[in-house]
Amino acid sequence: RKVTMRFGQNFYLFSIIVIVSLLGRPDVATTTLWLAPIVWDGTFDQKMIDNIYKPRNITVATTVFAVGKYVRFLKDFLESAEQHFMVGYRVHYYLFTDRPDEVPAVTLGEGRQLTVIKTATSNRWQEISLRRMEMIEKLIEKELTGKADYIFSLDVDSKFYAHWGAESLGDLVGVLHAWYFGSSRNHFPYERRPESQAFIPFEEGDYYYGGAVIGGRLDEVHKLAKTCRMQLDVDRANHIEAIWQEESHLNKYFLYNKPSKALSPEYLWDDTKWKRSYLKVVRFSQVVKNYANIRPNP
Ligand code: UD2
Repeated sequence: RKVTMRFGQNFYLFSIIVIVSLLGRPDVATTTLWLAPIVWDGTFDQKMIDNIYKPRNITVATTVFAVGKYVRFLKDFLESAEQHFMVGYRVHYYLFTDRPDEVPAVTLGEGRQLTVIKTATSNRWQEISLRRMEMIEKLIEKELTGKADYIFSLDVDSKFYAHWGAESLGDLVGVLHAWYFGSSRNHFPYERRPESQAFIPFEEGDYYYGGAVIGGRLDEVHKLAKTCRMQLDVDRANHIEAIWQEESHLNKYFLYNKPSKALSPEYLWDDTKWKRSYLKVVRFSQVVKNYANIRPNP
């Protein structure tokens, strides 16, 4: 009888361990060192999250920049967003482009709308990427107050492949860059020249964040965009451009203003990258592109 009881107890314990491991993600860190969640598949209950956010009737502003030949990415971006991005929520895309006539007609779901904002053409891709901060700052100031609750800025040369929902919302949200996830900080491509406002010394740094996804509440993202824009202005006056343009400034900002939520590389994969075992699902991924063909300058 004793033997049966011990077997029963052990089996019970073993089952609990299996269930806990299946429910959580023992293979990856699920919080940062400042206890912000890192969102991975298996760490949230979508229904529970929707029960929290749906009654709030929120609007998510989403900025997309498609300047020059990058308009060619819009169709796939928007069509896949309509299938997977914040489905069931009000989404307002703000599309900045110098080619409004080439914006594809994409059928949007209920509660979703798109506003095209004409921007200047540029003959330097670095400038296009850099100027996003200023445009996000101004958009929030002039347009969004009272009209949206959260904002995401997303790279257009990307596609959604699976659910991206309200689990991604937070006060200030960054994404862990797929290529540097798991690397030690001295391998991060931070700006290392002290002359730049984006400078981060080798002994500092938590993660390397991708510039392709920035999110959060309007006031937090406004503060981020304004601060980065001001740092970019100082760099410009000093004739220095950070190694990865606004992404370098974003990394500096996140070092001293920690995100309240970090999205795992599921939320910014790269189609050219070999899939890792920790990657249970690819939600959003950079498409393969020929830089020489699509950028206005090398
Ligand atoms: C990385 C970042 C990107 C940005 C950039 C800065 C990732 C995955 N990507 O991407 O967010 O921080 O480094 O150097 O983290 N764009 C145009 N027309 C152009 C060029 C750019 O519209 O001619 C826009 C477009 O929205 C694009 C974005 O700027 O998605 C970033 O440019 P990129 O994708 O060419 O930059 P990349 O791949 O170096």
